[in-house]
Amino acid sequence: MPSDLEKAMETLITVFHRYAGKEGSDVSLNRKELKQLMETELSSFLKSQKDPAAIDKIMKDLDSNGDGEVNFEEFVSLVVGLSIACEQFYQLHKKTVAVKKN
Ligand SMILES: [Ca+2]
Ligand SMILES: [Ca+2]
Repeated sequence: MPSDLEKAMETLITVFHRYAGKEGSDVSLNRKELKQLMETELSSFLKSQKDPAAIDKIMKDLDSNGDGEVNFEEFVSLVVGLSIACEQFYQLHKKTVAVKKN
């Protein structure tokens, strides 16, 4: 039985390839593929981004090697960045709850 973390890693890989394989290179997301992934898998995050150019901005931020596409390594940095932000929110929320209890 895979652990929760192993399952999470497998999910990251599966989700990435589900979108990366739609067109062009199988191992990277073009703008359209990234947009589809964000809209489907990260819809609540995308909704909080009011800027219609958010996808372009995210794409530019993620594309660290400047080839105009997002590979798995670049995609993972998005997930890690979002996870860090979520974890900080989680900690803040926990603290608020703890303060209210006292
Ligand atoms: Ca692709
Ligand atoms: Ca790239």
